[in-house]
Amino acid sequence: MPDHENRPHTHHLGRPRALRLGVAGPVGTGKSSILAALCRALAPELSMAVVTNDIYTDEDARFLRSSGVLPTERIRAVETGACPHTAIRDDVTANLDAVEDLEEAYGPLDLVLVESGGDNLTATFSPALADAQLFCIDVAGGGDVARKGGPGITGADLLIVNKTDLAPHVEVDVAAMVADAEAARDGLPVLALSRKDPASVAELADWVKTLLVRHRAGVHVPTDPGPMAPHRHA
Ligand SMILES: Nc1nc2c(ncn2[C@@H]2O[C@H](COP(=O)(O)OP(=O)(O)O)[C@@H](O)[C@H]2O)c(=O)[nH]1
Ligand SMILES: [Mg+2]
Repeated sequence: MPDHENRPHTHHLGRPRALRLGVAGPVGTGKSSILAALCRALAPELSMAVVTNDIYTDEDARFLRSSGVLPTERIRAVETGACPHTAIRDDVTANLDAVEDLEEAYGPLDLVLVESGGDNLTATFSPALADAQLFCIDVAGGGDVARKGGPGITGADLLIVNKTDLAPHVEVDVAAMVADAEAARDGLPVLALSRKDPASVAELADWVKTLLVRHRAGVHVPTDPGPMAPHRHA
């Protein structure tokens, strides 16, 4: 039996353990910026921690520490080696250890955010690590990205179409991109986001708060968006 199947789902004090929210999506789409925005919006009322996954460095953790949105010791980096999806999907032990260390040191926590190493369009979190997951694409990647599909786009709990402020510069129609995304998702939510649009950031924070209420009530059921496309490791 894999190690994670023996790990507790309730905190040792009896209250539900922290909600673990994964943030996945291709490099540069704005995942670290979303973590910073969520910390800024929610840390005043929630006890939070962050785990980042980088391929070779702790760059994302350093970015978040320097942004001052959380006490620096609540931000941990997992260095994943060559294939970042492995650490969030196939063998999540390093990430679970980081999350559990943070809960042990600073718990009880309400919310732990886990940023995936920027991989490709197909990487998703294992439900053994993330109770729920965001998948982030951006307008700068092209208006057709939402139509390209993949498990994150079709099955993540929330799909974010990020950097809507850039849309006029890259000639993307945000409404059409959101409509394409909605068509691919069978009723699952899509959020058009820009850190320059405070209303959209508030909407994201509200979505997380609603999810946390459901998690605490025991009615949120983690769902698996599905595995990445078949591939080989040499
Ligand atoms: N214009 C604009 N740029 C953004 C937004 N969010 C992130 N960025 C920029 O996009 C780049 C990549 O962001 P980052 O959060 O590091 O992406 P990650 O690789 O997915 O973690 C950075 O230069 C950010 O400043 C946004 O809403 N609007
Ligand atoms: Mg990042």
